[in-house]
Amino acid sequence: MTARTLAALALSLTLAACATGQSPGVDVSPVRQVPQASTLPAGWEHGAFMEVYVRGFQDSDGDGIGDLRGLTQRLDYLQALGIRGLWLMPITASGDHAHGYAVTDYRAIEPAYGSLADFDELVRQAHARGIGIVLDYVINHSSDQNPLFKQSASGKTNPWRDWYVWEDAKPQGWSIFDKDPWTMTPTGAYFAQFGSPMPDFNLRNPDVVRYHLDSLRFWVNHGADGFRIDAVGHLFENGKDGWSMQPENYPFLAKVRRELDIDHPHVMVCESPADPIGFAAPSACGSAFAFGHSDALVKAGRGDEQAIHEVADYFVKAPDTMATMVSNHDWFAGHRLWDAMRGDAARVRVAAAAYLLQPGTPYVYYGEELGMSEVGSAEHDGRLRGPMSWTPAGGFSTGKPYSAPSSNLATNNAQAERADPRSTLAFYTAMLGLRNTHSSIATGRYAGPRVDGQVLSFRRVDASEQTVVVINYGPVAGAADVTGLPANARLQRLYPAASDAPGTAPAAGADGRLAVPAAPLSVQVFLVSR
Ligand SMILES: [Ca+2]
Repeated sequence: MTARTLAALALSLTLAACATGQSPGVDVSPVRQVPQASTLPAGWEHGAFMEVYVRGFQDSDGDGIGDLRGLTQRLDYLQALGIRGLWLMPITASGDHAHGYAVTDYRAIEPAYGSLADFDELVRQAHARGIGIVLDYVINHSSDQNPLFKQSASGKTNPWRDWYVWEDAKPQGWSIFDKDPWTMTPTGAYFAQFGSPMPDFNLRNPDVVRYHLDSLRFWVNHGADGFRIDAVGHLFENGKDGWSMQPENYPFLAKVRRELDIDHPHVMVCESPADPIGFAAPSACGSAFAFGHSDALVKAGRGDEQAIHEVADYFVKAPDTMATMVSNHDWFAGHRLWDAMRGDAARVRVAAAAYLLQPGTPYVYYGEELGMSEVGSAEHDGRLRGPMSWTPAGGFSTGKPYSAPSSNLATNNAQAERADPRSTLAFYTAMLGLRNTHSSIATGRYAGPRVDGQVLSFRRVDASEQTVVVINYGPVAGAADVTGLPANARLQRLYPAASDAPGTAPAAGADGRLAVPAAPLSVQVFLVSR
C-alpha cells in the first residue's frame, strides 16, 4: 500500500451514512477526494486503450479465473504493444460470477480477482509503464444480492427502501427489451431494466447519488485514472413510455464529473449505443463510445463502399473525444474482428487501420491485436469472452480455464505472433507505435478525407507535422487522389517500412495534388516533408 492510499484511507470517514445509525452491510461512509498528482505522461489519454476482461486475461493462481496479479504480470506485453490505458470491465465484487455488472459491493474487489492490495500494486506497476487505469462503474443498477438491495427489499419502512425504485402494486403496461421490468416481492414491486437480478437504483434520491460519488472517489483515491460509465441512457425513467434516453441523464453525468473533479488528466467515457455523440458532449460525459462508427469500420473492412464513405465522414462532425472500437464484450456490438472478417488477416488489418489512425481514442478489445477468434463452443457473450491466447497451449492458466479457448489458439497467439514480423500483432504494434510517436496521429486535426473507389485517404495535421493515411479496402490495386498538400511536398514513407516497399518517395505537384498508388488490401502512412 502506498503512502497516498494510506492518506486516502485516513481521510475516509467512518460516520454512518444513515440517520438511524444502522449499517446496511456494506461501507457507505463518506469519502473525501484526495488531490492526485498524476504520474502519467501528458496526453496519455490520447494513446490507444485496451478493454480488458480481467476474468479472461491471465490467471496467476491456477484456479482457472483471470485476476489482478495475472494482469500485472502481463503489463510488459501491453507496454510493448504500445497501450497507454486500460479499461477494466467491472472488478468490484459481483453476484454474477461472470461479467461483473451485478455489483454486490462498490468498494470491494471481486474476491476471485484478488484484493485491494493487488489493485494498488496493479496501479503502481501500470503507472510506472505510462499506462492509466479506467474502471467500469455501474451506476444504474446493482445486484439483487447487494446488501443495499436486500435492506431495501426487507420492508417498506427500511431506511434503504428509497434507494431502489418500488411500487406497492406492480405497474401495468411496461415492456423493456420485450420483458416486464417490474418484479413482485412480498413487500412490493421493484424496477429492473436489465432483468430482476439487477435492480435499478433510484437516482432521484440524493443519498444514492452521494453514495455513488463517494464510491467513485474511493477508486480515485486508490489511483484510478477514470471511469467507463455503464448504460448511461437508462439512468432516469419517466413512465412506461419514457424508460430510456430521458433528458435528465445528460446533466446528471455532467454533475458527476463536476463533483468528482475527474476531468483532465482523468477521463470519463460513457456507454450509450443510442446517442454516442450526445453523451460525448462537454454538457454530459465528455467522451463516449462511437457505436455506429464501429459498424461502419467493420463493414468497410469487408469492402462495403457506402461504409467506407461513412468511415471517411465520421470525424468531419464527431468530436475527437470519441472512444472508437471495432468490437467489445457485448454480443449486440458484433463479432470479434477476426470472425467479422471471416479469418482474413489482410481484411483485419485494413478494418483496424482506420480507427487506429483516425482521431478519437481507440479501444482495442483484448486479443483483437492477435486476430484472436471467438470461442466456438460458447454462445452469445461467452463467445466474445474467452481466455487470452498467450501460447499455442493456452498460457492463460495452469489449471482448468473458466472457458474453452479461442478457436484459432494454435495459430493466433502472442508467442507465435511475436516471432512473425508479418503477424497481426506486428501490425497493431506498428500502428500504435505511429500513434505514440507522431503527434499529428494522436491529436492532430482530421483533414481532406476522401474515397476513390474502395480507397480511403485522409490527412492528420498539427502545428509540427502532417501525415497522410491511405487504406485500400478493395481486392484490386487502386489509387488515392490526395489533395491539399503543400506545393511540391514529398511524402516520406512511415508504414510499411521503406525496405518493404522500395521506390522513390512520391512528390506532389505545384497544386499540392498527388495520386498515391495503393496495393490491394493495403495500409500506407506517410510523413509530409517539403
Ligand atoms: Ca485466479
